[in-house]
Amino acid sequence: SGQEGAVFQSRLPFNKMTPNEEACFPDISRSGILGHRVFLNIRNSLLHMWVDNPKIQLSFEIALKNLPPPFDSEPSLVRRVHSFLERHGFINFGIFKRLKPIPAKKLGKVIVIGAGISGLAVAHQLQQFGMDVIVLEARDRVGGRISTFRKNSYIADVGAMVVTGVYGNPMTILSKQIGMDLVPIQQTCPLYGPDGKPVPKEKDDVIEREFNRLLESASYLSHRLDFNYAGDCPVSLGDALEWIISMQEMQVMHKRGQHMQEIIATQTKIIEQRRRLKTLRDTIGKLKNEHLAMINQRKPKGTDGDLKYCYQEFNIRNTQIKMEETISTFHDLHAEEKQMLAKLHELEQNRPSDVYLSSRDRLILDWHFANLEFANATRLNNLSLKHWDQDDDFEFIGHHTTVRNGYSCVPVALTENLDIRVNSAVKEIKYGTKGVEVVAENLKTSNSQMTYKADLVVCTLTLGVLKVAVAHKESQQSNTVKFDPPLPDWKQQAIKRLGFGNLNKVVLCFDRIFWDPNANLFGHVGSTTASRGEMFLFWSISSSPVLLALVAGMAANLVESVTDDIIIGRCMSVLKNIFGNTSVPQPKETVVTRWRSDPWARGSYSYVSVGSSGSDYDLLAAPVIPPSSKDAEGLPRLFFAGEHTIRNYPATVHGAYLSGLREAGRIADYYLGYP
Ligand code: F2N
Repeated sequence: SGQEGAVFQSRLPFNKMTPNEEACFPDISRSGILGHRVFLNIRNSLLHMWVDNPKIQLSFEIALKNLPPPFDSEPSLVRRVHSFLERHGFINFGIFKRLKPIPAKKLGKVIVIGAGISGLAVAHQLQQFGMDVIVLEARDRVGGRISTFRKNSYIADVGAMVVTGVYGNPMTILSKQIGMDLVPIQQTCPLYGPDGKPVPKEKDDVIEREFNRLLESASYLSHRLDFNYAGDCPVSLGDALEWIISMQEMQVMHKRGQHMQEIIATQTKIIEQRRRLKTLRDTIGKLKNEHLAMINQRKPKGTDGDLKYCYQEFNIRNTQIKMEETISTFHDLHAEEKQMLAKLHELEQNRPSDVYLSSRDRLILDWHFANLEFANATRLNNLSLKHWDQDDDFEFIGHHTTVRNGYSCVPVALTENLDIRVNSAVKEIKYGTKGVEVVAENLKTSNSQMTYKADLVVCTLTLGVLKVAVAHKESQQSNTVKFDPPLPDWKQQAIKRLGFGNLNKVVLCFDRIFWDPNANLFGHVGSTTASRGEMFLFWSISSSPVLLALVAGMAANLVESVTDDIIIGRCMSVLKNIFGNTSVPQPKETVVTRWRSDPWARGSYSYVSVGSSGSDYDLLAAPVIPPSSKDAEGLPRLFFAGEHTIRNYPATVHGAYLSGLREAGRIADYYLGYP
């Protein structure tokens, strides 16, 4: 709450200017501490005003009026800060009541390809900035990878469904503007074994700790030991984890060997000790006999003279002392022997386990790997060990929530006043120094093609669609997009390097709830490592009896080649295994996704593949300037937005949205200048 909260919500540092701010305000940047203070005060106050009331446009006039003195004394600076925040999508974004009309005279024409969240964001912003915007969308709906199944009272998100953390998340602002019913997710997730029986909590905890330890070890391997290449080949996270597991197995064998050696050493010591005790016992016996003999032959004093008497007494005492010393040594060694026996006993009782993980434990560990494969939408063997989690520092804090009324309410709200042509599949994007031409096919009226002309184009085609476009440059394959001229090599290479994964969902709508209604999640441990991702997790987040089963990792691609019936059958047998045959009714409605086969997605979301890194996201974001015959570089005509173009927030709805805001700011900077 308060100003600091609003600045945090806007992902900006409270006490300092960002590099972008310094670049846009070079005069302030050079002006010393006082100038910085004034700037930060104005900027932070404006953010506070916006975050507090994002349903109404924060106009420059209102901002100035509400600024406390002395910060209102420099209207020109306030105007600059206001324009900066507006242009870069820190204020006046999303759906809000405008107080000032959008400029009537249109300042440049834009074609946005794709009406996913990024396309809608960029289109909405540019329209607000006064540009003439048209959106071309191949599907018959908006939202792209945000897609909600709705039938009767059933609601289920078959694409994105989680708002991952609320603080700093632009979705939090959108939720205040439109009717988004955000519900926190209960993170507890009971696990059921391959036999359908619950995995005991203690066992679950132990394996989860081991999973986290393995990840930490992988991170150590990468970041401390710089073990990121094997020869010339970059190492994957999956390779690293399997190596660590093998090392743990070797360690277990080594420990067992060490343990055996310790037992043998202790046994040898005991034998040696017993030998010494026997020698001592013999010596004591001998001394005792000697001593007795001397006592028996003892002569009284004076008969043989004093010297002889003294000698005799000396010998008797000497022998006695020797005997006493030997007995004491005997006792010491005997006590030591006892200790040795105790140690041997303990060693024999505490033999280390034969294996690192039992086969059952390994399957529970595989469940955690499946969960990681779900988050990354690919097998662990495809993830770069060094960079797979490069965006971790930018994760938002606060609750993870789902959208109870369906995530599609967001893209639908963002269509407000936009010119969106659905069923328009883009076939060709021509770009040159003078402008762009986009050829689209109307999928409703077959064979009818339309050519749209504009000053620039924003391409939000998914990375999967881009991959097909650059892989089949000359092919006649349907549903591919042709770039004319072809994309520059640096862009093509980045498209090829970065990974585009897959993840599928199965929606099961029942007439009643037969699972624990208090848990949002439950997990199912697969019966083999290879099938670990198949229906490994069930979500129950709807207020109606709907379950969502997730298919991740290797299984995600495999299920796309089998029929719905087979997949639903698999789900039902997993559920019956857990809840019993008679408790599980037939589902009333079902949906199975196939994101990889979807021609307008060709997968689920991006990941940092082996050989790629965070900088590929930057390359995918970079606009393209058409090749020109003259030496002078012209304006970029081809811009890119989307989940795969935002290094710090990839693979998410909020990231895609922020990429749209970013491109709108960039385009306005190139084409509109500053007011
Ligand atoms: C064309 C053409 C053409 C194409 N002509 N138009 C949790 C948290 C973070 C990450 C993951 C997860 C767990 C996974 C999850 O459940 N989420 C999820 C997501 C994607 C998918 C596919 C599934 C199954 C599940 C999930 C989540 O909870 N929380 C999130 O924040 N994100 C999640 N994602 C990823 C997001 O859905 C995705 O990053 C975002 O929606 C992408 O938006 P973009 O605008 O970048 O792409 P898209 O919506 O595909 O828009 C491109 C449009 O272009 C699309 O409408 C196409 O039809 C269109 N198009 N070809 C004309 N030739």
